[in-house]
Amino acid sequence: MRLTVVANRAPISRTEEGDWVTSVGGLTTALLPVLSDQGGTWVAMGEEPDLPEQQDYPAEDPNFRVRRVPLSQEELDGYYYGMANSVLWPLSHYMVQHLDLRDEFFEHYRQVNERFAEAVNEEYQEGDVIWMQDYHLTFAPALVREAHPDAVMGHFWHIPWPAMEVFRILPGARKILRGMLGNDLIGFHVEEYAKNFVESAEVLLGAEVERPEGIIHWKGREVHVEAHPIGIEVGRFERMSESDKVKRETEEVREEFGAESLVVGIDRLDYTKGVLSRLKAFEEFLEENPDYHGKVSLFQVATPSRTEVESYQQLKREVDEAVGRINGQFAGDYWVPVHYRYRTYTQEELCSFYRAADVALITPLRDGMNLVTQEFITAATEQGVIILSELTGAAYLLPEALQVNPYDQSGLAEAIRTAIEMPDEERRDRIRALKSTVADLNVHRWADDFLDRLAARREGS
Ligand code: GDG
Repeated sequence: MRLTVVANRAPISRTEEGDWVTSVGGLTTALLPVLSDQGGTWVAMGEEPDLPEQQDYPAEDPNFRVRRVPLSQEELDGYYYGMANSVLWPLSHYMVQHLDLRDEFFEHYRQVNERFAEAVNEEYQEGDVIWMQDYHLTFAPALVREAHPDAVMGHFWHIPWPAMEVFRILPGARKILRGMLGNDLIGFHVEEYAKNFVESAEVLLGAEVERPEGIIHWKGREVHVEAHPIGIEVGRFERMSESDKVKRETEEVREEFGAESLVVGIDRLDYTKGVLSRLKAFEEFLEENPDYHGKVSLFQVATPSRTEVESYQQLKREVDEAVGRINGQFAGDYWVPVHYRYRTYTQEELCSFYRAADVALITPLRDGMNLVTQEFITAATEQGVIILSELTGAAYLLPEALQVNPYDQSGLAEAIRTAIEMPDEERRDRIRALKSTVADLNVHRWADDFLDRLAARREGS
């Protein structure tokens, strides 16, 4: 069964030396083995003008093809930074204050989706299975369906699908739903998002639906809507975190920061990740607990992200300011309350941070799943405590984490104290249970399950 993956980003990139390498990241790692095995094409945007539209990879002995949809700067601005990142992203995360609604975003997004659909239609061979990824490609499925009524097509949506009453705020909400209903199977991380999608189709399009099966009847076809929680590459993170290099680096991190208890946060710098409210909660924790001054430090890594978008630049300024304020107010001669790094690290370095943590502070205001949680759990020692926002997909699956409402600053400050004071035995019991759940989630299982369900859709079940 040949596979056509359709995603915003390509799975290969060029190094500074000009060599092609496959990207490191869950999706690529999960799907490339399948593509290489069964053959097929990965359709993605072409970010640079000089890249070939078709590239067989690896060049010496190709086992799949990359097909690029070249985008002009204007198209990239409208489709990617505009509609995807300044409209669909904030809306799906219930952050309507960040919505930037502009007609030209919608228009570019529609045009780029048409070009993606054309590329898929050209690459498509009868019997192929098509797997679309994420919120960049909502119009493409219906367009491919028009050209290939018998194609088997699925879509995985990596972020939350908001409640119907929130989704309907979007001008064009119905068009987006019609586009998505070109699929045979639509996957979300958890049941709640799947239910929201089914309700959106029922109320906004008047589609007939079947609950609890999650089936939408649309244009004489069935669209199945299911929960498929994603995982990480567990084996890789286990191996890395047990390696001598990472263990050595973990010691170095502990020595560098010197705190008795180290609280660690690692996020893309995105307003959905709750970094600012987390800093304020840590500040409240310090105000309420003078006995912990000099003993507890927060190490916060913020990875630069979408730096072209104004709301992300604003967030960076606010985070810088909060870190300065907290350190200015509380720092002692030999103690820095917040160690803040605005940069990217290698996965091995991340693993050493995960292991160095007594407490992981993961407090998104909303998050589809949150893979950092799974990475923390996999790499953690038996001492690691996970504080996790209940507004993440991960929270549905990980009841043994210390769950918090990220909007409740005092509750969060209290949870930091509870985590630091948690008895060893309780820490061990919780992290063992969490590790076992995360091991089962595994990204390879996720890909296999979704593809199995797509194969079943081909058989009509
Ligand atoms: C979306 C959804 C869903 C971060 N800093 C560095 C780095 N990272 C890696 C982490 C992790 C990934 O980025 C972030 O994944 P998350 O799941 O936490 O968040 P999103 O990027 O928002 O992902 C999310 C996901 O899709 C999958 O469906 O879980 O809810 O929003 O893997 O390790 N990696 C490296 N250096 C860094 O500095 N190498």
